[in-house]
Amino acid sequence: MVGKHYRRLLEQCKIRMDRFEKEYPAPREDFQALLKERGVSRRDFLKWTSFMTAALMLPPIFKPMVTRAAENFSRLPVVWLHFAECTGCSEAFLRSSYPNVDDILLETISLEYHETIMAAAGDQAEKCLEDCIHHFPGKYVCVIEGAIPQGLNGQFMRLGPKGETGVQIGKKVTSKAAATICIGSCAIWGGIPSARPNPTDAVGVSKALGISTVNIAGCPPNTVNFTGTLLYFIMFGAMPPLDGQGRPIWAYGKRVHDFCERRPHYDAGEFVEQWGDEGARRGWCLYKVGCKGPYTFANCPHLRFNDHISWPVMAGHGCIGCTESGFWDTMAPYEKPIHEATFGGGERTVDKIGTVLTVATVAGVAAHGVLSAMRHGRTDKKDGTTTGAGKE
Ligand code: FSX
Ligand code: SF4
Ligand code: F3S
Repeated sequence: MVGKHYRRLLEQCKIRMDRFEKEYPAPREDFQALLKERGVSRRDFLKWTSFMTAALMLPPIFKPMVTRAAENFSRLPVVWLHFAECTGCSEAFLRSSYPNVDDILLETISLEYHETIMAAAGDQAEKCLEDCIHHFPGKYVCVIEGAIPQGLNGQFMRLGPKGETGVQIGKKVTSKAAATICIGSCAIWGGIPSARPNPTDAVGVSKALGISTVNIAGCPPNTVNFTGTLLYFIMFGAMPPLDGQGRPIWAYGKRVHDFCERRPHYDAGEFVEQWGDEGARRGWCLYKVGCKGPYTFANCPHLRFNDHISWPVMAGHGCIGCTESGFWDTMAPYEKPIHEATFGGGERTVDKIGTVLTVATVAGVAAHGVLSAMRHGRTDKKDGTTTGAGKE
C-alpha cells in the first residue's frame, strides 16, 4: 500500500517533470538509443531503475519517474568549476571501462563549461561560461570541484583570461545558479588543499562564498551519489533532504561501519593486528590497522566503486574517512586507530569489544550497548564540534 504522502509527491513530481520538459532545452541525446548502442539491455535498465528508486528512498511507484528523469538528464545545463584540487572527482566521473547506466547518464550531461574537458580555451571558454549564465539564469546547476584559497586576498588562485580569483568566479556563477553542488570533500570543507599547515588558507565553497551548498562528499565521491542527486533535482525541482553537513541523507545517512561486510568480525572481536597476518588473510576487521568506518558516513559498502566491483575495505585497507570534514587531519594516522581522546573510540574500546563484547555476543546479547556507548562518546574534538552529521 502506498500512502497518501507518496501519492501526493508523485503528483508533484509529474507536474515538475511536465514543466521541466517545457522550460528546459530539448534533450541533447536520445538516452534510450544510447543505452541500446552501448549494449545495456532493457532488463539491466529496469534493474538500474529499481536500484536508483530504492536508493533515493522512494517507493516503486516512482520508477517511471526515475526513467523519465534519466531520459531528460541531458536537458539540465551544468557549469562545472575547478578550484584547488587534484581533478580526481572529474576523473572518477569520466573514467569507466565498462559503462553502466550511471556512466551513460554522465556521458549525456549538458556541460556548458568544464575546464578539463571542454575544447574551448581562453576567451572562447569564458564566452561559454558567460553564455550559460546569460541564457539559463536560475536554471543551470553549478558544480564546484576544489577548495577556494583565500590567502593573499585570494591571489593563490587566479583563473581565466581576466585572471579572476576563485571567490570572484564562484560568486559570479553561483549567484545565478538554481543550485550549487560541491563535488568532493575539497569543495565542501577544503579537503587536502586545506590540510595543515594550509599555506594558501584554502576553505570550502560555502565558507568562502557564504552560500549553502549540496555536498557530495568523498575524495573522490562515488559518481552514483552525484547522478542520483541530479536525478532527484530533475524530478522534484529541489535537492533531496540533507544532513547537518549538507550531504544528501539518501547517500550519507549511514555509517560505513553499519553495513560493512567485515562487521561480523568486529562484533566478534576478530581484528587484523598487522598487515599480512592471519586475520588479514581471513578478511577480519581492519579497525586496529586504522579503519575509520565507525566515524564515517557514506554508502561505500553498498554502492562500491568501478561498476560496483570493490571499495576500500573490500580491497583490504581501512576506510580513511574521506567523506568527513577535515579528514586529512582529523582521521590521521590512517593505519592506526584514532586516539580515544579524539572521538571517544580508540584501541581501549576495541579491546573491550574483543574481550567483553564477544562474550556478550555469544550469550546472545546484542553489541548495541557498547557500540552506542562508543557512538555517543565519539563527540568530541577539542573545539567541541562533532564528526559525522549527528544522526545517531
Ligand atoms: Fe581530488 Fe576532487 Fe579529492 Fe578533492 O576530488 S579526489 S583532492 S575531494 O576535489 O579532485
Ligand atoms: Fe568494517 Fe572498518 Fe567497521 Fe571493521 S571498523 S567493521 S573494517 S568499517
Ligand atoms: Fe572514503 Fe571510506 Fe568510502 S575512505 S571511499 S568513505 S570507505
